[in-house]
Amino acid sequence: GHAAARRAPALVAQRSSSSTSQKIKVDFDQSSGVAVMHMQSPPVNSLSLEFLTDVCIALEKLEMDKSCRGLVVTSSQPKVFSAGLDILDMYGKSPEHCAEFWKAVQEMWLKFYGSNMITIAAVNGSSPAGGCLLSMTCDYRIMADNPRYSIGLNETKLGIVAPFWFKDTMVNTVGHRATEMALQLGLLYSPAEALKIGLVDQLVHEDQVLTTATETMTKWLAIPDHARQLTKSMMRKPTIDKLAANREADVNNFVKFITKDSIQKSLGMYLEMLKRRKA
Ligand code: CO8
Repeated sequence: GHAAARRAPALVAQRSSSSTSQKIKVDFDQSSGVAVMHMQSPPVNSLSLEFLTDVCIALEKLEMDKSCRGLVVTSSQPKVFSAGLDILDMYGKSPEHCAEFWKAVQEMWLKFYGSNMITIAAVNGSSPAGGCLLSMTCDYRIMADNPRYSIGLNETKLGIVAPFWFKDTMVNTVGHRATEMALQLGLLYSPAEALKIGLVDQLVHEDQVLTTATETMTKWLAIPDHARQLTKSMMRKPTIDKLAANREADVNNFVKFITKDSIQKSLGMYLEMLKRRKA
């Protein structure tokens, strides 16, 4: 980035770099091989078509850089990791727009869940729905121990249904029974509850989320990449292949579902509720 360039030394520029799209800031430390991706899409890092595209481009760049072995994903927004999919990309939009949007959601999931890098979610705020999904694609989750925050797949509360690959990701994370309850009831868990069912791996004070992620990364970096990557792929490939082989059908399903009058009405009511809650 510019600040580093102004401070000049070529050595510094070589050891670490910072690149910023408007809504994504990536700090890459060449000496450790670890990048930190800061989501900074105000107010709540909702995953819009534009933001998802930026996230995917940033991830792809890191993935192609063989010197980057680990990635920490975190939020620059206070109190929120990510509010999940941007409801405004699913409400009152054309079928064509909904299809584009859904392809971007698929792309994000495929890239993160299939990443060769060690991925750690530093969940420093609430993480509903798509935010929870994003954190579940990572290899390890550290959450801020603040009872005001919550995490979970709350889709049914909006009158919508988590797709099979959201469900699969959660089953792979917390098991079948916990997922069955979580999905039907649209449960949002407190950090303590999330830890109990294994939805997150560790709780720390809010100030410690990022430093703990870095410390944890050191432990994962000690494992030879090749063995770890093959193991990760062995665990996740069947789940990934299920969507990869059915992307178009999944897009069509989504568009057909989300453009229904009854579903649009539910989303509208939910948006109203979000606004009222504020007042
Ligand atoms: N999309 C769009 N706008 C949002 C979203 C969102 N997901 N979340 C919040 N906003 C908006 C709010 O409406 C508000 O707008 P405005 O300022 O114009 O009134 C603004 O962001 C700030 O929100 P809050 O005032 O609520 O911020 P808080 O800090 O009080 O709370 C929360 C933050 C906890 C994240 C809260 O905003 C919240 O609960 N948001 C809703 C989260 C949610 O339920 N997301 C579900 C999205 S659906 C999804 O991800 C998966 C869909 C799968 C589709 C399957 C179909 C087949």
